[in-house]
Amino acid sequence: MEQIFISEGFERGRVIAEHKELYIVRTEIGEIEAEVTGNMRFTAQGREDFPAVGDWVALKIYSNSFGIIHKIFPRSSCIKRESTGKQSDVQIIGANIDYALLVQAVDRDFNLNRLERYLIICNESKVSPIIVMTKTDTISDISVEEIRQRICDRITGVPVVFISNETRKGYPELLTLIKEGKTYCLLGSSGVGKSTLINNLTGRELMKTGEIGSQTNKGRHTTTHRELFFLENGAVLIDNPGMREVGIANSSAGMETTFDTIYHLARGCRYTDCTHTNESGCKVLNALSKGDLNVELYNNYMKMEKERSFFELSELEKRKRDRSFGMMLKNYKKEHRKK
Ligand SMILES: Nc1nc2c(ncn2[C@@H]2O[C@H](COP(=O)(O)OP(=O)(O)OP(=O)(O)O)[C@@H](O)[C@H]2O)c(=O)[nH]1
Ligand SMILES: [Mg+2]
Ligand SMILES: [Zn+2]
Repeated sequence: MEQIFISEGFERGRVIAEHKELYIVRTEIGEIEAEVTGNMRFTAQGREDFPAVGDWVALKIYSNSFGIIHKIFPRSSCIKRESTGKQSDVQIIGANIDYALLVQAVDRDFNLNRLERYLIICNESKVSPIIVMTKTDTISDISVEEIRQRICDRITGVPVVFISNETRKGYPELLTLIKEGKTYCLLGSSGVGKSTLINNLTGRELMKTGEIGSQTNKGRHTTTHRELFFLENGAVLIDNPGMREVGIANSSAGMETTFDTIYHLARGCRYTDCTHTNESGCKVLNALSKGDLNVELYNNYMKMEKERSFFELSELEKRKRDRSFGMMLKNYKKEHRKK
């Protein structure tokens, strides 16, 4: 980052929070409220052209308290989320992230399919995943081990840490994974303890966290916007609002890394376009029948693959529509000129 040339009159800063079109940027002279230039707003083609939490930006500061952002430095990584519902904007979960802490609670929140979904997104965005299981104080040690085993049966090559934000059990192990100068973002459903973890690690009551009411199990202080926090060792944590649905969009590369065992097997299938559903000579089905492949992993792969190709198709359709609309416009203009 340091090598990036900053021309005279500009400060370098990192976006630590975003409120509609107002950004809080941390600079050498303190935290500054900033907006983007009119030009940036006009030329932006989509969400990605606007600053996001975690971005490094060049800004001009006026009267030590207000700034104008002129440039976003190239992102080393960018976690995006496409809503699985109706067509909607991409959301940027964080920029320049090194690691994602995939946070799940060991209660009914625990869900391997959802973990894999997050893994696809991490692998697609080239962000290293770390699985953090919270609320171990609410179940027995035996149940913790059962969950650990179930995760290991499905997911390999990803660190898994079990913690309790109540007793702080597991914190030392987690802290060995939080490295100086690296940026971590916390992802997971609402109420799993992301903000509580950040509060405990920063040693301050920074983020309001949900308190379990006597009647309901719903947190009252759920996080409503992304925000970036600094640990003493210089590591950076980004808190996120809990996510209800996480679309994987067209994450082919992310799928391939996440389901590498299946992709590896598939290379041996008799037909190159094998769907691994009923073909003869299918290495995937073969491994399934021999018990060499986890059946739940296979089921989730099929589900995710369907979602991915559906997304790909609808994107293709959209582009086709845009193209034919463009042609129509061109013809119209041509006709017009003739007259
Ligand atoms: N027993 C127990 N409770 C926890 C633990 N971690 C968090 N909680 C409680 O769970 C509730 C929700 O915690 P939060 O930290 O607000 O959860 P969050 O993930 O930030 O939720 P959102 O901001 O809505 O995404 C709070 O009442 C916490 O006190 C834990 O390890 N054990
Ligand atoms: Mg929170
Ligand atoms: Zn096959």
